[in-house]
Amino acid sequence: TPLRRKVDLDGWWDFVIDSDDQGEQARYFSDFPFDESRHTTVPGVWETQAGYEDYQGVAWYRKEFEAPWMGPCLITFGAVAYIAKVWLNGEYLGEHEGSFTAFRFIGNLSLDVNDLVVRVDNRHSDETLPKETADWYHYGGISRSVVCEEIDDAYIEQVHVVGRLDGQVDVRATIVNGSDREQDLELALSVPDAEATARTVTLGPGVRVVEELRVRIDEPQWWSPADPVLYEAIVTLGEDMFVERFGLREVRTDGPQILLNGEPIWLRGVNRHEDHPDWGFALPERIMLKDIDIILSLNCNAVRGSHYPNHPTFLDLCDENGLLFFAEIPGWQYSAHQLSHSPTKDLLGVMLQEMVAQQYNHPSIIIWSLHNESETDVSREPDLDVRTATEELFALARSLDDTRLITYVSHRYWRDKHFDLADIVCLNEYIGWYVDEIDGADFPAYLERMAEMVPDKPILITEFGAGGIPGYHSMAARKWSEEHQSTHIIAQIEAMRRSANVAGCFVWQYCDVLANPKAAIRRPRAMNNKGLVDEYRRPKLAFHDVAEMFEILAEEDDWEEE
Ligand code: ADA
Repeated sequence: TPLRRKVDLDGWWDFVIDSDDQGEQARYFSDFPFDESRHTTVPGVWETQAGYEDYQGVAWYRKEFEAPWMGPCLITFGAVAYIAKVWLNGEYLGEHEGSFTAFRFIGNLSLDVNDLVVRVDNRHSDETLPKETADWYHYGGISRSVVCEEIDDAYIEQVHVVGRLDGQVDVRATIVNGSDREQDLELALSVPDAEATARTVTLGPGVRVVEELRVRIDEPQWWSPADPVLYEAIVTLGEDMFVERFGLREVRTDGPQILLNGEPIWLRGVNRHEDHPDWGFALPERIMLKDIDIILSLNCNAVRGSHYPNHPTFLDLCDENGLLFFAEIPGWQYSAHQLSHSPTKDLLGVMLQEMVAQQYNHPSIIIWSLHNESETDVSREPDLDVRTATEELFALARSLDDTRLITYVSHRYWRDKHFDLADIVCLNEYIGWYVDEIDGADFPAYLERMAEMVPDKPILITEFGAGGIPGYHSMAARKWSEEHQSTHIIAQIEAMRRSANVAGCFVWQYCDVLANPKAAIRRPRAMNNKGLVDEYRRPKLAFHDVAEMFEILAEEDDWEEE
């Protein structure tokens, strides 16, 4: 939105812990306790500050700012972990639940100093998304950027772009008339190498409408890992302008193959948490870029954002560097009850809608995943109707986006009851690490049995791997050594390549991450040590061996493509 006046609200904020959770009653939103507060930085998580490393609870943030305009403004939070309640100049604007999706409120700016106050609560439970025992650290804070924008009476709220291989570009612009009078405004779309289109729209008072626009690009250039060509769509409504990047690409399946732009592709991926010892969830962009470069040096062509919607800048970097992205909402090991009952069942739908609405235009995203390792071996039991809940969630996903593959990730192997609903079958399997076999099957036999179960769909091994303590070496390649980790991963990939039904894999995991403290007894260093690099992105033996293996596979597959 390049034409809107903005105030960047990143930087220093006032900060105070509210361990007794009495701040709302004490009206911190209009009477901030400066005598107890200190400064902190936004974006950020409070666990990276001395003394707050393990604080789970409520904290308050306050930002004082001036703006070069007064009246209506749009305040957008990139993400707040986990629940946010927001006040502007003492007026309550609303609340949001969920640590990984953006949200925004319309407020009113006064001409002089403005007071933005946020109550943040990072406590999780069996009724949150993710649940408290999910296997990563639940940081707290305003973890992504905050911006305040000026908006006119009538403005563009959202622009979704579908770029097709024949050059046709379909745009859906959601526009709002916030005023109480009818307005006639010009709505226009321009895309390079295409003839622009424009028309006058009549907006009744207070309406929100979706307008469709279409142009056709001459000599269309497709987006692909090898050649990630990006275009810009410029949508204007009167004085307002949206600029959205997009790509011309198509993803679909053909039997057990995934086709990108009509060509079979085998995914060489890693699972990446957004985590770093110095920044928690709130990675600075230079670390995102470092991760992209390291993942490219692994000869990957894909990343799974395990297990939640990733920062939009990381997705932009995937778009620019041709890394395919597997996006997921954090329904991590949800029980049959959580899948089929409120509030968790509803939270899955809300966060799915937010993720798809906000990340729709990224050509790198080819897959939406609804949950991970949940009780999908339950179908219909008394008061546990997982089947209906799963059908509804898939129907919602398809209604939101019919251009991508929809799936969920399972570790229930041949006991799973819902693979028929998924476009691709995604399996996590740690045979050789947590267990030596399943029902007598080693990993190759497991792959064969899964291929027999779902012969007509692509299988992705969305997680596999082993722990490798950085610096621990063993001539006998004992478990937890770097030697064992590497040998195990390479053997698993070789087995996958012998199965015609496996269309790719994602190593668990890219980097070591801070584990959920409740799992620490099973996590040396209180970390999940299955990274190919450690938490500071220093390579382990497996990093080099996987990079070499993926380079061989890329040459094999690219040769096939040519
Ligand atoms: C599961 C889960 C991951 C991680 C992994 C592990 O597959 O999906 O989030 O917990 O196990 O390291 O055990």
